[in-house]
Amino acid sequence: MTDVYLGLGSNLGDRHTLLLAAIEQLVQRVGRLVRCSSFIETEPWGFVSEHPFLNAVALFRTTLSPRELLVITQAIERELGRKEKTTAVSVPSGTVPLPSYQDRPIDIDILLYGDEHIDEPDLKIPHPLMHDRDFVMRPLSELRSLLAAS
Ligand code: PH2
Ligand code: MG
Ligand code: MG
Repeated sequence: MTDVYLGLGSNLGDRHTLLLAAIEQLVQRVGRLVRCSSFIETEPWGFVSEHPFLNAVALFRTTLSPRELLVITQAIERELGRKEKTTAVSVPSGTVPLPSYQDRPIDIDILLYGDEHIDEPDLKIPHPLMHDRDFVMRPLSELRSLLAAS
């Protein structure tokens, strides 16, 4: 059993319901939900959008490997309406798809997986940007205090 911290975010649609639906799917397919932070409203970070996010961090206990976890979280994102992760950018020879931040009904990020460090092209744990992101660190520290108090 490994403790895994997941970052959840939504800035399109019924954000509250989408976060709850994601958590419900994670409970069914990932493992026991130990605790979830409160849901906090945050300004879009790293891109311009008129749609604020609802963010949370949740701790699960899982027997899945990091790779299995990635596959499942991405499947849940798609099932809850997540589309394309790239935008077409014009270059002299046409357009190329470039990953960029955009509005999304649901985003599930693996923040921490036990004490493991993974550095693969599509899977980096701990999440390399988590410490720069208030929308992750605020709910994460709330969650850690909740756990310490229980
Ligand atoms: N996710 C991003 C980029 N920017 N900003 C906020 N406030 N919340 C997010 O979850 C978020 C973001 C990329 O995943
Ligand atoms: Mg994210
Ligand atoms: Mg993501």
